[in-house]
Amino acid sequence: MSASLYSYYRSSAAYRVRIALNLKGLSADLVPVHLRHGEQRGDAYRALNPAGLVPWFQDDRVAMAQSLAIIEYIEEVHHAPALLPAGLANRAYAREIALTIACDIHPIGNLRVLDKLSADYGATPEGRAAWNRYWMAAGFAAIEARLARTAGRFAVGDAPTLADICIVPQVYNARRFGLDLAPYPILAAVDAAARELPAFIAAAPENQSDFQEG
Ligand SMILES: N[C@@H](CCC(=O)N[C@@H](CS)C(=O)NCC(=O)O)C(=O)O
Repeated sequence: MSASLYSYYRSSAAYRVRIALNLKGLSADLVPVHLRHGEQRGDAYRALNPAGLVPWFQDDRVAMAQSLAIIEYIEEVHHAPALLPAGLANRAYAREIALTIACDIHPIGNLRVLDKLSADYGATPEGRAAWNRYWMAAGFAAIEARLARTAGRFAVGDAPTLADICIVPQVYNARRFGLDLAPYPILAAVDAAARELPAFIAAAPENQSDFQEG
């Protein structure tokens, strides 16, 4: 499979897809899209993805956006190792955790939302960070309660799943915005365990070709 992933080193949605590809042992050409420079809003990129967001993934069959849909596609094409756990309930819980992050937490902390808060409502850099911390804390409290019932070494049992794929990038964001993780000890433990795995290490922002300090 020849594949390309349009990515930005600290895009948490692109980070999810990078982890999934690595867990499957797949490679894709990474095409950097510099979000801070606004490349995602340029005509060239919008011709690919009219939504103006990363990630964008393409191979010989699909050309598509939305990290979770991309991961589900990859899962359907390459079954092993499975990114969902065994057992109907556990698969539902892994999806629940993933969607809490992808639907309830991530979109309201996105760059374009923070930029709108600054442009139209005068949010300062500290105000933007406080906004992000507030919504992450709300979502993490719900996830911590779920993890109390599902976690083993990882979020749902003892193998990494879609839940961990979403948790690690979001906890990366939480650290970046200075959220205290002490109230979420299971989340912190699961994140730490996943970040020891080669697939997660290779996908980390600091290990991307477009990584920049600061
Ligand atoms: N729901 C989408 C979210 C994509 C998204 O919001 N990507 C962010 C980076 S994590 C982005 O491109 N932001 C650019 C901007 O806000 O201008 C997904 O899961 O792929």
